[in-house]
Amino acid sequence: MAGDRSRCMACHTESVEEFLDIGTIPVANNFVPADKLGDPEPAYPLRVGYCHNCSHCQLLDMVPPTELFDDYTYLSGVSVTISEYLRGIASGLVERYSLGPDDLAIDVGSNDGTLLTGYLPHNIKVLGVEPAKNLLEISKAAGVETVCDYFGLKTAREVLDQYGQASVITSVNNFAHVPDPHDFVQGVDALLKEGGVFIVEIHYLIKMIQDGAFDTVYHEHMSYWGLIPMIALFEQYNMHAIRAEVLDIHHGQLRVYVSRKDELQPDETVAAIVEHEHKVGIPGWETCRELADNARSARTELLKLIDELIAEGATIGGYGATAKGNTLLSFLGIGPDRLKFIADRNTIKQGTYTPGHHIPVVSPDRIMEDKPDYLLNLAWNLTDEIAAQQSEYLKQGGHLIIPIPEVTII
Ligand code: DWN
Repeated sequence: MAGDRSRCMACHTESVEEFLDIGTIPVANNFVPADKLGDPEPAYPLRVGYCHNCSHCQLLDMVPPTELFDDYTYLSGVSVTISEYLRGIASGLVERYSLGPDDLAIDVGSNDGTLLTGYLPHNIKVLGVEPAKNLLEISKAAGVETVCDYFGLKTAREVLDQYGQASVITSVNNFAHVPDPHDFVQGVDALLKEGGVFIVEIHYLIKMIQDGAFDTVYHEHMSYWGLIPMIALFEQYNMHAIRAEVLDIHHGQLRVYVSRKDELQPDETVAAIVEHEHKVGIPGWETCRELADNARSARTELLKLIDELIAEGATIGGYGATAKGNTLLSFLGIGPDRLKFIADRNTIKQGTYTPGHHIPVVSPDRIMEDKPDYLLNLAWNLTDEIAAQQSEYLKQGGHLIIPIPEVTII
């Protein structure tokens, strides 16, 4: 464990101050297999800090990446919404940059290869970079070659030697996982061909604060990026944002297109989002503290609702064995006494138990077998897809409890 620190990972000044403490909890994606239930489970402090110098929000305690990502249970391809979204990124880039068979597209944090499969019908050369060894067979079966490693300057040089320069490099929900963003950006600079573009997408700090989405905080997410601190980081490597978009996926994502400064010029979208960030005054210290207040009131409200329902005799299950769900359950102290099971389509997670409170993760078939009165929707970012999939359960009188941004029952 790299431990407690006040040194900002982005601007390197000693200016980081804590504003949110989730507690000391196990790693969100480390679901526990049945035969390991008796083993000691490591738990780490989970606290978020704000840099008073560059406004970058980040974790104060770092778990080594190898413990988080060498073996990874999340699969991009399980949700239809996410799969279509990721493949759409690839086809959108083919069109925007007129990519062809001579171009190499690299995806960093390529997971099961879903994003890269979006290039295949266009005959673009693809390469994934992904440290999770257990995902290699899955991406290979999807027709995606993958270098199994953590991305940074060293890996970028090795990839360059073997595969050549990339026309586009994507990093979708991966840049926040990086303990040293400087090394990552240097790697991008080393690997990108002249006129090439780096497309980085992350959970957007501004939307996270606006939605009170404190459950996005887990050990994997070492950074919580806004556009302004990100621009300051790229600036140090003679790179700049040429386009920025706020997208309605997860709880709101920021996508930033980045190039070397003397190669491509920014369009008006960058200045518009920067201006918006200045106008709403976030990220700012006081606003960050509001996120912590909101997390505490959401905890009180949700626990009250769940305990009242149980007192009335209702049964409750969960849907979505998500990383964010494990933050929520740990922060609220919810275990199998309140939530009988959590259903998830990901077969890697089925048969395991949630980290910490050990709620069994089961196949969604269990929902119609047990017919709990309520399902706490821990994948609230995918409610539409889940509600459609569980239409029979809902038709028969079942309900979904949506925890965030507002506690709602449907
Ligand atoms: O940033 C990250 C995001 C993109 O993915 C990672 N650090 C980790 C992960 O976070 P998460 O686990 O909170 O992500 P999701 O996308 O909200 O997870 C959805 C879960 O719900 C998956 O396990 C799949 C499952 N699911 C399901 O079982 N049936 C989802 C749908 C839509 C369904 O119908």
